Amino acid sequence: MRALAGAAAGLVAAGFGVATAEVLAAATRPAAGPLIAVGGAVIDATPTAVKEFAVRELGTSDKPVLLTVIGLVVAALAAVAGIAGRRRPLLVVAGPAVLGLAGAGAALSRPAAEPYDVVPSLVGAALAGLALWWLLRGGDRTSGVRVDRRRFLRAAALVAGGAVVASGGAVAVRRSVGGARARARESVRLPAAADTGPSVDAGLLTPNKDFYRVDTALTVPRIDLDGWSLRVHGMVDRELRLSFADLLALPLIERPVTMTCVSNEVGGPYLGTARWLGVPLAPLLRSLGVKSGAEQLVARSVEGMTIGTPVATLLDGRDAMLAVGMNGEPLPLEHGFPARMLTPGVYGYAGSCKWLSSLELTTFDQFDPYWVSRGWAAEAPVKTGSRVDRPRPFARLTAGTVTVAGVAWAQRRGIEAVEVRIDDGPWAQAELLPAPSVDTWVQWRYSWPAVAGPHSIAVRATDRTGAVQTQSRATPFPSGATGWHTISVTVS
Ligand SMILES: Nc1nc2c(c(=O)[nH]1)N[C@H]1C(S)=C(S)[C@@H](COP(=O)(O)O)O[C@H]1N2
Ligand SMILES: [Mo]
Repeated sequence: MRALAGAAAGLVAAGFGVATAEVLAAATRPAAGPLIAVGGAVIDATPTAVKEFAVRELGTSDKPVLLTVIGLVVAALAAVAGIAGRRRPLLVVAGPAVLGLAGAGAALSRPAAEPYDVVPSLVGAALAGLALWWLLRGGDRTSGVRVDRRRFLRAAALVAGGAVVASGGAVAVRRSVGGARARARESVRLPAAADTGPSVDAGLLTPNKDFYRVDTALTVPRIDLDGWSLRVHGMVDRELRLSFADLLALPLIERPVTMTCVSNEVGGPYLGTARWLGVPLAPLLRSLGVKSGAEQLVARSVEGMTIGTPVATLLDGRDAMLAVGMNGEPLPLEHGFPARMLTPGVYGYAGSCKWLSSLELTTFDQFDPYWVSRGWAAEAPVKTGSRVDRPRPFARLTAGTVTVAGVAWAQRRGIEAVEVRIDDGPWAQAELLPAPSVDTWVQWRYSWPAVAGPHSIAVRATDRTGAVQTQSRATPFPSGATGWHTISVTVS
């Protein structure tokens, strides 16, 4: 048999194995599907620097890119197993076994894993091995090498057909389960807030569809509302379990809050402002009796994220909440449906866990949450920042009055002033639009009498404690980027 046929045999056998594993998982335990499980394990094992690079360079397409790379690696290994397996029967067994064990191991490594999560990968690997054996050795047994070409093509087409049917099945099952849960979200009717907070100009808010998304979830968790509950436990006098209906029955608050990602570079897109509806967390915690010594609240999500927030921060009077609504609708699936934490003034990784499953009161010594165990700061107040949104970097403008505009934020402290500097000129005051609270960004604008030539535009903000945003450049790791956003434009 030619090498090309061997490679083809490896590829269709692997495709068949992966697809059957995926359909099995889709019907039972979606997180146990080998592609998602390996992808999740890769994300968790990825060094912080590489993760930052991926978030910066790929944004939300980091996940499709990762899955594609995993697919290509599996395909390459499968082709090699197929080629080498023509002469070495051991490899026909070993190739699929290695891939199957990798899938099973990855599934077991997932935070919410169950022992039987190994089943889809192992069954898929066994089927891939059988298919490969049949393709490579099913023909002329006397030589073991020469295979009838037409028989091979028919067999390969059959296995490939099986792979297509199984992957179609996996997609269909995922869609139907996911579709039902998405519809359950659409039928949620949120009660009005008992306390609606300040009124907000719609222009200040980021529409849900444009709101940035940053998380480690390869597939958006689609939670079955009927089976969902939130457990509050650990260092409290009284533990609690709340269903979604229980949450909605509590008095709700609604607040405009700007959320910021620690991975946001100077000038970056990872922040947004929404009107959040939710259960205020401080009174809830107090009603349970927080034991003295409880320093850290660890929020866990259904897919195993852990996010820790200082208890003192949550009880200091800010509007930390268990959010169920975003800009007037139930939380979008991507943003944590059915409930997420929201801690104003703290970067998302340290205060705003999505897809909540439990809240545990503990100490800092006892537990390092996901990002903290990867070196990020345990306490993460949002640093004062500002951004030029208009004009765009490298814009070509015509001389005359140009409106320079953007946002500035210093959640919890509030923005006192924003200044703009053209080239090496003096700092000039920008005009601030009214902001509803210290927890939201401020929109600013500045009328620039632009004259011909290349120019740079820099912005800096001053918070209400009087502190001027630092010029000193810091990377996002480990506690958030600093520096003045500066863009270049050309006026003619
Ligand atoms: N379950 C879960 N929650 C999470 C994360 C995550 O990876 N998983 N990422 C956090 C980070 S880093 C940020 S910045 C915010 C982003 O929330 P958004 O995607 O709704 O904008 O969610 C936080 N909550
Ligand atoms: Mo983040």
